[in-house]
Amino acid sequence: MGRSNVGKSSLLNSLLGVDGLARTSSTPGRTQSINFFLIDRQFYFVDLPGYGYAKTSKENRRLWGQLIESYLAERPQLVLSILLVDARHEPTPSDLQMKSWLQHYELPFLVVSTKVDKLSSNERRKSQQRAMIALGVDRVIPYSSITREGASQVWEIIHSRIKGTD
Ligand SMILES: Nc1nc2c(ncn2[C@@H]2O[C@H](COP(=O)(O)OP(=O)(O)OP(=O)(O)O)[C@@H](O)[C@H]2O)c(=O)[nH]1
Ligand SMILES: [Mg+2]
Repeated sequence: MGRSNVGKSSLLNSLLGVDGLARTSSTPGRTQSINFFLIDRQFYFVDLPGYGYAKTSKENRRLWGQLIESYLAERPQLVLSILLVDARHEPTPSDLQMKSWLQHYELPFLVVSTKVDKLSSNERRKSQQRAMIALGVDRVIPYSSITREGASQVWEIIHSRIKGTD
């Protein structure tokens, strides 16, 4: 989950090493439905539609909120939510809202900072610090769907949540 264009579908594809599985686009708002990907017949990756897309109507925004909130509230099988934030920007009010929902429903989640390939190492450090403070979390994983940096760390966390070992 994460705002429109943050790189949700790209993260999914890069974790799996399959280009084009989840549709990606430079047009924000590409993913408009909840898409399920069955992995190794064992678990699902779920690609959620993004939020914060400026051109969306109020009504669409309201429907989106209902869809996501009821999805989070009514899915006991959710073992891990991954909240994506753009490394280049301060987390938005919608990102904070998302995090509040995750906490409210007591869902385990991981924050991943995307597109770090676009930052210098100094900028990355600052961006990571900023995201940790804004979201009040003690871990933010730097990720790039281009270099696959962060992929093994994210996989490790996914696996341990699936096995229930953390
Ligand atoms: N440089 C760089 N570009 C990225 C990265 N991840 C995604 N992008 C680009 O960002 C754009 C949006 O990526 P998507 O994966 O479609 O984003 P999304 O979050 O699924 O977007 P919606 O489905 O519209 O909510 C595309 O042009 C991607 O190529 C990354 O790690 N590095
Ligand atoms: Mg998408």
